[in-house]
Amino acid sequence: MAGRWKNDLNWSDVTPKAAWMNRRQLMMGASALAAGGIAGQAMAGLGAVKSDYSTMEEPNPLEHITSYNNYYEFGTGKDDPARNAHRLTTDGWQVEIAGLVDKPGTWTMDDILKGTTLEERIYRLRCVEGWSMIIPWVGFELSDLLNRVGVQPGAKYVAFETALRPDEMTGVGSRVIDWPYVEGLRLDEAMNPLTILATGLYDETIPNQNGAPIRLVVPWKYGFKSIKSIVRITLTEDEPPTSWNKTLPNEYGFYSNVNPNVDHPRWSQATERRIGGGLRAPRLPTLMFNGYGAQVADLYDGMDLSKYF
Ligand SMILES: Nc1nc2c(c(=O)[nH]1)N[C@H]1C(S)=C(S)[C@@H](COP(=O)(O)O)O[C@H]1N2
Ligand SMILES: [Mo]
Repeated sequence: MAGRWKNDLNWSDVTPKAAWMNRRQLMMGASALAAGGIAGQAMAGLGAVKSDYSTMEEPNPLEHITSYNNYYEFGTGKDDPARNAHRLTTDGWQVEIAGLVDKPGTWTMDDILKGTTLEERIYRLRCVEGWSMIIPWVGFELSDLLNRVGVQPGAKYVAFETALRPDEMTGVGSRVIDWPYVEGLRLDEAMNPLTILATGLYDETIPNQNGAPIRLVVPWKYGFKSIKSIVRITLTEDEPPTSWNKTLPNEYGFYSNVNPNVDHPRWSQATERRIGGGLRAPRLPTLMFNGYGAQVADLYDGMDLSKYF
């Protein structure tokens, strides 16, 4: 159509009909699965709007996304979170926003979602362990929330903290990590439009094992930066501590940008295994910044990414 902006393009406009049909059928299948499989979910659909930031790749089915997880608070096995995370009570959830902000305070999920337009963001997720998935998140840009609280001039970093509930979290008895799980971003990374807070996936409320009721998603960084079930966001002057860096500082840095040219000390990061591809599927090449270089490479101009790994 003449005179249309890039922003007007829908997924269906730029995708062959057959692929679009497949995806619609997949979405319907996922909703049916969610209805039967995830207790207590609101099934009305979140009605999230499409986004140009979404990848055209076929999303993994909900079943993969909700059954193969890393959420160590519920156990270190990939199937532990799906088995145990139903114990997490998300009713009455509150997020404290603190530090160098004009309006510090405690936010309910209603406060956070009021006036926010939820978007679908279909992103690649690349775990540092060497596997990947395509996930249709629903959420909003972190910058929206930070602008609402007013970031003060001295703030240079954003720190995040996950809930710590020993009564509900069956994995925190083991000290793999010095709980609570904490993460952080530089302020310009946090304000990048790709950085979202997700409250849903596949147009439904986010399942507990994926980080209900609100989790960070930073698609150009290894998955462990995308911290789940957030209870505190703090604007700081200094680089905040991060859980995997504290645990194994030689293996996990603060930045943790997906980078096929900087190997993990114990394995190559050049390729990845797409979950659901089957055992004989060839590994895929891992892309610099997980394929999001056009949006984020300039954040790291002049930085040696093998030093700031
Ligand atoms: N609080 C918390 N957040 C976490 C983790 C965790 O163990 N605890 N695991 C991280 C890792 S290693 C990955 S790969 C992603 C996985 O997200 P998913 O299970 O929704 O795919 O969550 C990240 N966020
Ligand atoms: Mo990960």
